[in-house]
Amino acid sequence: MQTGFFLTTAGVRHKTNKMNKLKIAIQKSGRLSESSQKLLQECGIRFSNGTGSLRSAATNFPVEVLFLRDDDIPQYVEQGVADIGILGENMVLEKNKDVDLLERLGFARCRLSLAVKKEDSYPGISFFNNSKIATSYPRLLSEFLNKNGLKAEIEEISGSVEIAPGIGLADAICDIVSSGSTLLTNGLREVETLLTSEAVIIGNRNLPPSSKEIIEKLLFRIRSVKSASENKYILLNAPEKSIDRICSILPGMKSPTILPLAEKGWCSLHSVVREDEFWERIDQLKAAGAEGILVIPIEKMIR
Ligand code: PRT
Ligand code: ZN
Repeated sequence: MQTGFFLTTAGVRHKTNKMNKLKIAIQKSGRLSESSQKLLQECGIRFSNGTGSLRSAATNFPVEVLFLRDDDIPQYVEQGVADIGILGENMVLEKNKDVDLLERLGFARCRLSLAVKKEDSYPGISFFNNSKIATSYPRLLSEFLNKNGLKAEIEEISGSVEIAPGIGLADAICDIVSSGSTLLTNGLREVETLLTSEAVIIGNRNLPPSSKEIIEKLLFRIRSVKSASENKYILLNAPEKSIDRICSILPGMKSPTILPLAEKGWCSLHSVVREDEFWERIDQLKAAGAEGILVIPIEKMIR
């Protein structure tokens, strides 16, 4: 296999070989690793799951998966060690590297919040003036403090941040919250949200056209998988006289498919309904005369 190097306009040195493979960095182990692997697998990309190894070449798509700590992914993508990476937007913003945000993925939703002891009275953000705040997100926290004209001491710790107020290390914490149960267990109360986050794909800014082409193919598959999970296929029976009303409730992809039933005056209608509007639409459909409603998951949805 021929190998070599080329320089992009920004002077970044990329190693090339004839079979140019796109290097995708995902979290090795943690909250994002399973969903990231599942997403790639749902895109039809087959690779071994990295138990023990740090890289794995896909057998049926020109990509190589690198298994890394999420904290390191922004830097590796900036440097071109990985071409793209899957990680939480919170980490992308904290690391503030020179990378492009290519796609939001809709999983690992969480928020970065400030929390205080449950028993402390909270007059508003002035609480944090002259306080000590424990966090693993020093950059985002100091940005928030500066924006609000607050002066506080930041105690940077890498894990188990919630324990800090209880052991007298800090007055408050700034950490990731999802269900809120960790805060509750540690006697803390969420008082401010700095940002909301979800898993995203970031990309190197100086990729050659051949890599961009593979990314476009991958993003097309990812969007089809996402679209499918955000929609359901719906089948129902309805009297012919209700069809116009039902069609207006279910705009579907273009327009619903309508087939006559053996029973005179009735037809069967097939369409697509958004997951987030699902229950509301079902109520409207029943009110419009729909019966025998079947709702089926969609595996892939190509628009
Ligand atoms: O080892 P590595 O460095 O790769 O992983 P990590 O330990 O730094 O990260 P990990 O696996 O904990 O989280 C990876 C990413 O998942 C984060 O950067 C977020 O984008 C996302 N995510 C989503 C979360 C949570 N939800 C989450 N709940 N990350 C962390 N938490 C933690 C939080 O820190 C707190 O301890 O869960 C606790 C709060 O959860 P609730 O549900 O009790 O509120
Ligand atoms: Zn991490």
